[in-house]
Amino acid sequence: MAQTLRTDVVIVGAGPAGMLLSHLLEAEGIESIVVETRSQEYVASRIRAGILEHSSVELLTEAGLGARIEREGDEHRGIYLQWPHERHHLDFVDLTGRSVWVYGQTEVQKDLVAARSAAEQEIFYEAAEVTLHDLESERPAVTFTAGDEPVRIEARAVAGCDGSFGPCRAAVPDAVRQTWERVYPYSWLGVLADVAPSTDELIYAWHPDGFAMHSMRSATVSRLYLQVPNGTPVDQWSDDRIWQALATRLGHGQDGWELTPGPITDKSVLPMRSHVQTPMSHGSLFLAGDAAHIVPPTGAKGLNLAIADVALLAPALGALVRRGDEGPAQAYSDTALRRVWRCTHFSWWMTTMLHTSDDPFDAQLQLSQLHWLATSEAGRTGLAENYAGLPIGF
Ligand code: FAS
Ligand code: PHB
Repeated sequence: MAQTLRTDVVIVGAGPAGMLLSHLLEAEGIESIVVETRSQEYVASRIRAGILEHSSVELLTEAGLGARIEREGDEHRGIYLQWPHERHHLDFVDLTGRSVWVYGQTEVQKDLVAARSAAEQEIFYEAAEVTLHDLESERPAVTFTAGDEPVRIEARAVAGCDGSFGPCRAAVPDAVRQTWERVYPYSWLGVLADVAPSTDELIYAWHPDGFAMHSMRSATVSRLYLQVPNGTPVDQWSDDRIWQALATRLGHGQDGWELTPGPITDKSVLPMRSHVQTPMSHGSLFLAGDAAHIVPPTGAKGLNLAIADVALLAPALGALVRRGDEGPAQAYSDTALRRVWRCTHFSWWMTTMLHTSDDPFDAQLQLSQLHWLATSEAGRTGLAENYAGLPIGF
């Protein structure tokens, strides 16, 4: 016989979207239970995003989650755009008054886990056979097995925060659902290295051999990426080959700049795609984060979009559960999608501008865009406005 629990909102997924939503719902006086298919250790160990937009830092700080960001995060004024014999700094603060912060998603997750643990948030990790029920009713449910025990949670709403491979996105009926997908003809080889960054701010580099990026996680840990063909086996790239390609593409030796190599502690190949699913809600199901959209990481938007989604969803569910006011919940999808499409376009634009193909015409268009950004304040302001992030609810 299944154990039956009741709460206001059942949240599927304990990544940043699900955990931040449970935190923001509590501030709305709304109870939730989180159901996660992986172990807490696995979720905490995933190496993913590295940049928080201005709006994300503001929101996390207002939610009482900003102390470590302030202490251990690294505020950046902008980025460098690099191509052979050229490097140009774009100062977002001068251009838009908004900065960005280097603060890894693993750190955001740690802060969320600590906050939810302090609040005695109920979270089922390693849940199996997670299934959604009665989504078109006002009493939806989620069932799963915890260990060998069947569990049923009944709620007023289900929040689908289960990422790109979870069941929630598919729970929206085909007749209602519309999806857009673009798979890019290249991937990123991402490395983590125990070496001080060779730059003060991120370098995004166009090069005939392929895109490269120099990011970081701290004063002693660098995070770097290389464009590689789809399906590249990670063991095809030795550490020496990685550092050689990074040095070439990032402009080692150009104007006296040098890339300092160091021990690589993690490497993985990440495919790149854009994916949007509409609507982001159906009946009593509300999708947030990667469950609704995926962006190529070139625009540093994935994590920030997940934060923006739940910043909108929490008050909407608060109105629905506390006052029976369905208006904000009905408006959630359209409001969230404005930012989703803006970030989807920006991520596509950054990706297609900086990643090389075999087509020489593409290369000319890319270099022309880069020259335009180097010489046009209007161009730089457009990039800065999108990269540093638009106000939430835009
Ligand atoms: P998440 O995928 O983080 O979390 C979803 C959770 O749901 C997971 O814990 C999963 O285990 C769980 N789940 C899945 N199925 C379930 C089920 N059936 N039942 C219960 N739970 C289930 N973004 C950037 O901005 N910059 C980057 O550099 C970057 N790099 C990335 C690298 C990789 C390999 C990936 C996959 C993503 C990367 N992203 C990056 C995007 C990433 O940061 C996401 O945008 C962010 O994790 C979104 O958070 P969530 O929506 O919570 O989804
Ligand atoms: C990262 O530091 O992991 C990072 C930074 C900027 C991006 C993507 C990834 O656009």
